[in-house]
Amino acid sequence: MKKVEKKKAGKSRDGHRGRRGAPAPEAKRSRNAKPSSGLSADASMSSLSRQQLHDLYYYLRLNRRVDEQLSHLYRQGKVVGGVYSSLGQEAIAVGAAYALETGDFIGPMIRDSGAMLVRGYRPRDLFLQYMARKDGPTEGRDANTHFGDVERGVIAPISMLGELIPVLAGVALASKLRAEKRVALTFIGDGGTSTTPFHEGLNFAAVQKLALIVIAENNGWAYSTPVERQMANPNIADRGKGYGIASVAVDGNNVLEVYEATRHAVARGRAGDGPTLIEAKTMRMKGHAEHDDARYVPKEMLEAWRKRDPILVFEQMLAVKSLMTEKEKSGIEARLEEEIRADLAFAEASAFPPPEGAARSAWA
Ligand SMILES: Cc1ncc(C[n+]2csc(CCOP(=O)(O)OP(=O)(O)O)c2C)c(N)n1
Ligand SMILES: [Mg+2]
Repeated sequence: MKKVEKKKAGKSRDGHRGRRGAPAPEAKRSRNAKPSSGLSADASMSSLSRQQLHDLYYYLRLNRRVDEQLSHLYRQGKVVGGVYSSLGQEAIAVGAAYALETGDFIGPMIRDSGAMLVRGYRPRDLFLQYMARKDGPTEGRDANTHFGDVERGVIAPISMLGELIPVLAGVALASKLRAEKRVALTFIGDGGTSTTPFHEGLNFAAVQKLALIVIAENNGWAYSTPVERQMANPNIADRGKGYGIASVAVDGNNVLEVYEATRHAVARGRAGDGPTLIEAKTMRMKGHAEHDDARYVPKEMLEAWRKRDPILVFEQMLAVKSLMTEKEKSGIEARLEEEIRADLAFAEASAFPPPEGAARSAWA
């Protein structure tokens, strides 16, 4: 996509190398407390241009609007399969993906469609895919976020939790063997950090000093299981330390903190200093998927996190520094609303795939 390419083209691979070293150790704290990573959101506020800050805002809002639209389509019975919302978590996928360069690889999970948008997919791709239409990325043969494109550096999500980590470690290994300096980044939920491949993949990447970045989205819940019922130490960043890799916890609702932590991790990876685990503390603001009304989540918990909505937080940060006028904001809003409208119309008018195409590209 033009805008992304423009940003990427303007940034050299070496541009981020000046900032190295392991981030400050994470103190013990409860999951709901705001983590202080030692990485300054202010620093990236001054290192990013006004246009780049507006890009970030655009992607956050686009992610939210695509999500809202998918939820409507689900309620209208037009979605084949489930809808897994990124509501309240947009800053993680958007901030992390924005810190990568063209040529890097990213493996998003279900709540990371923001990363796909930053990587150049358009809302129409998501609408078509969720409605299983012929013009979609998998031509209607798979559902929700199960699509990728090696050319774009997007590895398709794998439903088996944790499995993307060894896969992206493999991508990072290939890059190392070819001396290409590509970085491979993937995501995992708090629940997913208790799976075997999470640990195997991290350990392998640590020993091989691979340029792998794992972002653990600690949103407090794995389906209906709260974090405290799943792990005795709720600080996921500590798990990376066990493998001898740089690990840091950030406020996952602050897009600039996520961006800054990823930027550090990218620099470490490219310099041959090995993998980084970034724990992004956040909250799942809806049920596991649209079918789950999440009545097991305490209302007060949702209320508290609603005040820390990532889009609201970023708007406030931009306002304090006078970095986005009302006119600029409404311009961004008008642009993305038009994109959503046109892409939705396109997707709804698209045909279903012919049945005889179902087995194409399927191996058994
Ligand atoms: C290995 C494995 N076990 C169980 C599941 C079923 N499952 C899908 S999503 C999910 C909860 C995931 O929670 P978390 O990792 O915290 O991610 P979140 O949904 O909160 O983003 C479970 C148990 C699975 N897909 N893979
Ligand atoms: Mg979770």
